[in-house]
Amino acid sequence: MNHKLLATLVATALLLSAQGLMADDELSDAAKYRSQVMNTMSSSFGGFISVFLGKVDLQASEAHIIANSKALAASASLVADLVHAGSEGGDALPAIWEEMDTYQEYANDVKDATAKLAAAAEANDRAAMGAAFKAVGKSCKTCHDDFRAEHEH
Ligand code: ASC
Repeated sequence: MNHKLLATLVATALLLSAQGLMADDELSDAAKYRSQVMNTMSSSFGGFISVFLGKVDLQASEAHIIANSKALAASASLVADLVHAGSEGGDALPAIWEEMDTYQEYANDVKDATAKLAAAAEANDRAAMGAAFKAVGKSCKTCHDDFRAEHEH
């Protein structure tokens, strides 16, 4: 390999890795944190659904249902406080900061809906869990429709 070709390859590799680092650095820690909390909610809700619908064979389904729904409610209580100035970016649309009252309303809805789900789970009330589960799904979707960038789910 001649030196000129080698130099070009090295320069290209450096440029590509610099771009890779920049892509990673674009998201602020605050935006990454928001995404972490949202992913936690998604995992807890998904876990609740798997057990509630009887998709997993467990020795203590009730304990799993309670733990997942309480974890979901705990994360959902943080949603209101994920959008301070300077945390813009990621999947969060700029509309959030233009319509903050609506965002806060949705944040309150998901907090209430998940608290009801956790209460129904702790009471082992399947009918109430079914109703609350639908309300939680609806509140996730309502906020995502208005305030999240197009997503695969
Ligand atoms: C999830 C998840 C969402 C919501 C939404 C409910 O588990 O990741 O975004 O539920 O699909 O409508």
